[in-house]
Amino acid sequence: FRIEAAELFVVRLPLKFRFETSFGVQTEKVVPLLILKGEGLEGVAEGVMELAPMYREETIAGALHLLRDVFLPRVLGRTFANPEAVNDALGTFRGNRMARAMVEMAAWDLWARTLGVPLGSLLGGRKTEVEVGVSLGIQADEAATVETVRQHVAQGYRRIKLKIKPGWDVQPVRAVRETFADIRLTVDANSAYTLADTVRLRALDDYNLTYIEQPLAWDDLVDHAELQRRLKTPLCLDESVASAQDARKGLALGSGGVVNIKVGRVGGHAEARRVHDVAQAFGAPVWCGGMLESGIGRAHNIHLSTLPGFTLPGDTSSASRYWETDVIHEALEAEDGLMPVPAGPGTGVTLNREFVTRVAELHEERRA
Ligand code: OSB
Ligand code: MG
Repeated sequence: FRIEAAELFVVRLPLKFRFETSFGVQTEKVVPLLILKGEGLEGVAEGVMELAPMYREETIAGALHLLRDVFLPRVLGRTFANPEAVNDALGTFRGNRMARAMVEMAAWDLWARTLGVPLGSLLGGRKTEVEVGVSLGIQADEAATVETVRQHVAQGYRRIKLKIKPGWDVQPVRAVRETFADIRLTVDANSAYTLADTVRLRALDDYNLTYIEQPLAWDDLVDHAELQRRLKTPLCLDESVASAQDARKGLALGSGGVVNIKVGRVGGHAEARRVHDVAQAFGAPVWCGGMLESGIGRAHNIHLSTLPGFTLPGDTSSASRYWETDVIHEALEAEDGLMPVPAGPGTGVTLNREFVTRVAELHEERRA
């Protein structure tokens, strides 16, 4: 397939909830979108980098620069056999996997559309619906935490993840466990702790958590391995895994027993599938993480989650939780904790161009 042109959008969407993590408070999401055009069709992807390098090192401004000046000139006007060949065209570049993933994921969507096949089937997935949970931000107190957990359990979500930070960890977990003895419960610290907090983290062993997500530094597999030796609860790696090689190193070191796969974080679907395969070889369950995506990124996540190793519920909850108006026409709504895989070629969702064009802070087109 030939990539003839590209379009870039940046849209700012107000979040329907206040999302507090160990990084701070978020009330809106800035969403970069890339459209690749060819064969009379369009493939669309969303970038998961943020304005500031808080979660990992990439930024939206950096991604826009790389797309315009480095990546898109390498793919525009060229013909590719498949999306892996598109990725190979960017293969000489180091890091910047979130920016590269935008090109790779848009290429997968475009390719799947030229073949008339759903993205998930093309990746090797077979499910028609995927199990999902929710990620709940830090609340004002225990009562508010229990109340929001109650609402999401009532909606059928298959796993509740609580964001924690030093000084707010055992308290919300204890409160939720006292009320909900049997739910699948996890916590995510987004790298807010060090090994000096071992006693505090070990206290979480008493609450039957499925895993503790990314307690330590984003780039420290060695300390995670040391912490894992001190804890019973499996650690789940998120920030620390940017590639299948990172997953291999982390699992070989014993840095954790579970991997959160974010297709945008690892550089696209092909690399996400390699992370999945490495984890399967180690017998480690994986699940699909979220980055508060709009409908475009959410649809990609759902398709990736159809692979067989995704045995734990992911973060891809209903789009209506996040947005009054989404960037796609379709509704992505979970029912009883099951998210239907959008049918139709590619991601199966379509960009709401009228809305996106109207609210865009940036909109430009590139040709070969
Ligand atoms: O660590 O998983 C994370 C959101 C933004 C950045 C990092 C993370 C998250 C979430 C939200 O936990 C998951 C979602 O609802 O998309
Ligand atoms: Mg996380």
